[in-house]
Amino acid sequence: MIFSLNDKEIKEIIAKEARRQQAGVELIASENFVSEEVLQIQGSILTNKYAEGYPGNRYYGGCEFVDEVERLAIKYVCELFDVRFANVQPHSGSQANMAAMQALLKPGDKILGMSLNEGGHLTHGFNLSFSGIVYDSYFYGVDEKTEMINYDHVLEIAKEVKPKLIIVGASSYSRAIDYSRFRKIADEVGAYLMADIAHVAGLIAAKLHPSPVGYADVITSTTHKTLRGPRGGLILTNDENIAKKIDKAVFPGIQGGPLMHVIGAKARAFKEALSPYFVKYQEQVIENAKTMANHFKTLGYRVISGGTDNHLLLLDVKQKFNITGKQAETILGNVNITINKNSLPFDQEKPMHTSGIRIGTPAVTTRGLVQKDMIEIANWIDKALQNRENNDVLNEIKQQVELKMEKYPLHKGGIL
Ligand code: DSN
Repeated sequence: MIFSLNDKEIKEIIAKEARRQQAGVELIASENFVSEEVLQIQGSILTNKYAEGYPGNRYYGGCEFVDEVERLAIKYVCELFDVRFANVQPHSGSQANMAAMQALLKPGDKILGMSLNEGGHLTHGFNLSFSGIVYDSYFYGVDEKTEMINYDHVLEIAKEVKPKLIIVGASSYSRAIDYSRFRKIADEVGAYLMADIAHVAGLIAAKLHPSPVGYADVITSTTHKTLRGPRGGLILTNDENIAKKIDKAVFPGIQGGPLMHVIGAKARAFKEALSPYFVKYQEQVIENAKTMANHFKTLGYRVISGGTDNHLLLLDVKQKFNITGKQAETILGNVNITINKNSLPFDQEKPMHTSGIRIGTPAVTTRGLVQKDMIEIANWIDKALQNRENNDVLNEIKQQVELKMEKYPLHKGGIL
C-alpha cells in the first residue's frame, strides 16, 4: 500500500519505519501488527465522513453506510466479550477511561486505582493526568514480597478511602487478575468497579484470562494491543442505564466526530478475534511469554513476581548488571530489539531511568515466532546487555536479528 503513495517526503519516512519494523524484534508489550485487512480499512475513504452521534441518530446526513459499519463493530465486539452494550467510538484507551469516569463520577469524587509505579496506568489517577486532576485519587499497589496484588490489602485501602470508583487493570502487571475479588471489594465499600482490560483484552476474548464481564460495571480497553486491531478504544457494559450515560460522555461529552475509518477497522479486528485461529494465536502469546520468563530465570535474572500468566514479563536489569532500564532500552535498541524501560515495584530509580524493562510477546507472536525463538531472543538480550561495551559483539547480534526477521515478513507469518 505505501508504495502507491506519490508524496515522496512522507513515503520515505513510512518506508524507513517499515524497514525498522521488518528488521526488528518488537517486544513492546502494548504493540502489535495488524492484518492487511485492518490496515486497508483504516486507510479507506471512510475517513471522509462526519458522523457525530450514533447509528440511526446522527447530526449529519449521508450516514447510512457508516451506520452499517459502526453497527457491525458493536455487534462483533458484544459477541466477542459476551456483553450487551458497547461504545466503539473512543479514539484511545485514555479517552475510553475519561468517558467512563465522566459517566459515573462528578469532579472531586474519590477514585482508587493501581499506582503507576507498581503496574497501573496514567489514567488511573496519576496526578498529571485528567484522572488525578479532576478526581480525588488514591492508590493500591502490589505486595512487597510476592510483587502481586494483595486483595486483602486492596480491601483495607478501599475501606479507608471509601472511593466512588475502583479501577482494576494494569499496564505492567504479569499476573492474572481476580475480578470477582475486586467486585466483592467494591460491593463492601459501595463503589462502582471499572476494569481497564487494555493489555489483556485479546487474552480475555480468547478465554485465556479471567473476564471482568459479570463483575465490572464498566469495562474499557484499547483495541491495538493483544486485541490486534487499529489504534483506538472501546467501552463495554451490561447495564443499560450506564450504557446511556457512557454514550453521552463519549459524544458530546469528550469527543466530536468519530473516526469512521478506525471504527471500520475495529469491526474487522473484532471479526478476526472471533475466529478459532485467534485463540491459537493467544495461546502462543502466553506460551512465548512463559518460555521467555523461564529462560531469563535460568540465565540468572530476577523476573518480577517470579513469572507471568499473560503476555508480558518484567526484568530487573539493575540487579543483574547495575544498569538502568533506560540504558538497557538503548543498548537493545541498537541491536534492533525494541523493549521499554519500566519502573519496578518499589523502584528506587526515577521513572525516566527505572531499574527494569518490560518485555511483551504479542507482536513477535503475530510475526510467527514460537518458543525456540523466544530462547534465542532471550539469549541475544542477555548477550547484548553483558557485552554492552563491545561493539563487535553488538554488531554481530544486530546482524543475526536482521537475518532472522527477514524470514518473518510483516503481514505474512501468523496473520489470518
Ligand atoms: N502506553 C501503553 C503501554 O505501553 O502499556 C499504555 O497506555
